Amino acid sequence: MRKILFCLCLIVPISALAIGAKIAPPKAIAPTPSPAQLAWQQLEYYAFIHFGMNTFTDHEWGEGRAHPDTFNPTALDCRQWARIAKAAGMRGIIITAKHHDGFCLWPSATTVYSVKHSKWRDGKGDVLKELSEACRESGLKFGVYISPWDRNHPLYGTPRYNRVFKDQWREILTGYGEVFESWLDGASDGKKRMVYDFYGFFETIKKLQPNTLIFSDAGPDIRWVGNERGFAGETNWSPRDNEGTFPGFADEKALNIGDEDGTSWLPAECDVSIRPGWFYHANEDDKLKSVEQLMNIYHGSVGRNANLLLNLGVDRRGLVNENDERRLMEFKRARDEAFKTNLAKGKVKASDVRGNDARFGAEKILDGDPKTYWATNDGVTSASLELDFGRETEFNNFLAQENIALGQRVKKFSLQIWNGRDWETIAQQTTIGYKRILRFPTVKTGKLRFNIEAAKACPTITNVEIYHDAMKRSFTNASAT
Ligand code: FUL
Repeated sequence: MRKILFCLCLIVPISALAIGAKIAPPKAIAPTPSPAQLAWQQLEYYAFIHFGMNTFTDHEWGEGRAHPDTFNPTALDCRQWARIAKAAGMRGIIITAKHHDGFCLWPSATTVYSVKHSKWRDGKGDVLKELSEACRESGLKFGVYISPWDRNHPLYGTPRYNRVFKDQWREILTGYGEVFESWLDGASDGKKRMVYDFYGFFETIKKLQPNTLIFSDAGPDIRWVGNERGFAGETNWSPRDNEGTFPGFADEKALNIGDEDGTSWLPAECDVSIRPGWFYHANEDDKLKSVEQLMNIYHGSVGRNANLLLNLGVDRRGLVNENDERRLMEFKRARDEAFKTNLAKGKVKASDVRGNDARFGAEKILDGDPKTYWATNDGVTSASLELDFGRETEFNNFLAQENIALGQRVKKFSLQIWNGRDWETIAQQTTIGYKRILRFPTVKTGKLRFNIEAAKACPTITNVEIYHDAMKRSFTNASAT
């Protein structure tokens, strides 16, 4: 018995030492996403719906003079919107509950310019109620855009309007369940001066729903990408220097690429319409973006560390138009086809593994688990992964993801293939972030090297995927311009 006790005394401290010696995970580098921002980033793709008075007047920027009865959808069915969005692979819907004309799609007590004062459903209709329920039923997130600029409200231009706008958010954020994104902009024609209490708006919104994420060109939670074409910069940092900015004064170039040393976590969202306009116009029924254009947009947004907010203008019936539905599904099939079979399989080794600890080993990029990741030792900011496919493999898409919970780190990376004699560089890029997808002419090789050439701190890579998109697509690695 004494002998056993003696042995135990020895074993316990030794194993404790071994556990203690395990290397700690990398420390996060500021700024980092909040849990809500992290969950938002994983949505990747969701719908914008422009619907309102403009749908019936054929305008983009209504003046707020059309009679409320003009709003008269004949067959409104938000469940149809949700069904289509879901089938298209979208994860939520953001609706224009009030555009610049001031007409509210819910029976607001703040104005006489709303569905409540129209003949539609005898003034008892409520688009937000129907849409929020449809989203909940389909497991889609529900988001709302209301425009600060209001061309109808009699108090617009006076300080009292700030209260009206806050009350509108209050009605929305208390009446329709969880709102994942609260969307507002700084657009106006500049004719009527209005000093907005933006910080007061943000405070009101956050008090009512602390987890909603506020979008605008100045955040504070999600930033506009700086254009309405659907393209983030080839370099796209989620950190951004946002101090002192407010909606409506956008530095479009800076918004497009973020700031390497930015102090706020402010990821980019790309809003772009499937048609030339935001609202439905019958004369644009044959002007939808092609599948190829949409694929370029997908690569320019989701493939560049941004989320894609693709707009549909619901038509005068109150339905997603057949043309839009068809194109959305073609786009879905093209994505499914391009990303059908992940070819990232085989043996993988890294030039550096944090503490030589299997918890941070190279294989973690292939295990499909977003929580595990390959990491290097502190101070090691350039390192490579080598993937040996075990056979000649053809591919033209490369996807990588950083563990952004620890902050965005990679500044520069490259891809090389083994051509039998030496390593040949096939791509060189800058940031990765939550997700980066590169496309290049098809290559055939047995081995691929993924080189992190520079990073703000030791890289943390959660995932690598490789695909062969068999469709011949003419793609632009287009910039914002
Ligand atoms: C802009 C608006 O002026 C456009 O009409 C559209 O709603 C777009 C999404 O945001 O600020």
